[in-house]
Amino acid sequence: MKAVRIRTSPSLALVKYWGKLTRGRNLPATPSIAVTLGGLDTATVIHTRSHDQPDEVRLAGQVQEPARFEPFFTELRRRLHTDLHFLAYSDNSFPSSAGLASSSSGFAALGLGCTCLVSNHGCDTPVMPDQVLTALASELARIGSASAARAVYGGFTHLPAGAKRAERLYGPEHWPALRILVAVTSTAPKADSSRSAMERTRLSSPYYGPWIHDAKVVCAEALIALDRQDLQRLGELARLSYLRMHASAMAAEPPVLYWLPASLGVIQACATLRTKGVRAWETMDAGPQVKVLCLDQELGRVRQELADAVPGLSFIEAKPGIDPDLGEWHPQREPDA
Ligand code: 2P0
Repeated sequence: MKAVRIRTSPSLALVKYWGKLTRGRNLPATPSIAVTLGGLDTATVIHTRSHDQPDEVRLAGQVQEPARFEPFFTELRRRLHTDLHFLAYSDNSFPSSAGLASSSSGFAALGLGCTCLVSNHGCDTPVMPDQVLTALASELARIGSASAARAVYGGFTHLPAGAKRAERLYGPEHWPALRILVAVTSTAPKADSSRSAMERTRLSSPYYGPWIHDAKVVCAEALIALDRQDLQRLGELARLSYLRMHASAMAAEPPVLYWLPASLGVIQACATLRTKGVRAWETMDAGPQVKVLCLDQELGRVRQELADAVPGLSFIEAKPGIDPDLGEWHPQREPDA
């Protein structure tokens, strides 16, 4: 097998990863719990290349900065004892680098796809990733982007503090009525990458230590709320997690501030919805978009009230996603490289 196609979805943290351990390679300092966002898709095709050709990743046709991918590919070759190189084409159905976790679905696709290609190299009958390969793909994806360790699975996932790989908590069938309404406030790429922003937070925010300590407490309780499908408590904890993450980041020097006026408008509209008895809790990541947790039967009302309260929003409706879909790719034409 020489090429693989793979569809992945981004991993939305309900309890946030923000900060890295000073030991190891890209190990998270906080535990995180996430849901994979079915409804947002990253479609990737990966080809093997010979060892004398460079690794190359193209996103929406644009060649990406090789340095961002070098640690991932180097570790992949070391762990899988191969000298293969790779050419990947990736396209997102949603805005990239705008706080919608496109690096999680992107590196998850590379982790799963490249692992599958190496294990199938020279085989006539393709072998798809099993549990062991998926766990390895999670570990490799984490080198690229820690949130990507979670995105190799659909449903609900957990990446413990200091862990090399994520674990699946539940498939999407655990909570089929859960909905995540993504309120897009801006599609502009963010100026402050999450990687540099979280490092600045670690180095300069006086609230970084308390954030790390508190995240473990919030995560432990959120695991219970998720198990019980207790939207009220999970929503409250998700809200605490993102607000405390952003509070620690805003206190960095220079400050990390991702919010736009429209982001605050959505936050306030969610608070108003809750006073009316509508179950809607928001969360935010490294960007100005706001994601709202709610239930299927209230999604229409939540969307309408947010649209009325904040002019100019666009929306993406998501629900707990299925596992990545992966298969052999038969080229219509050879890659132009
Ligand atoms: C998360 N975020 O848990 C958190 C919440 C953003 C806010 O993971 O440096 O791209 O590549 O490991 O995974 C975004 O950061 O960072 C992120 P790196 P990543 O989803």
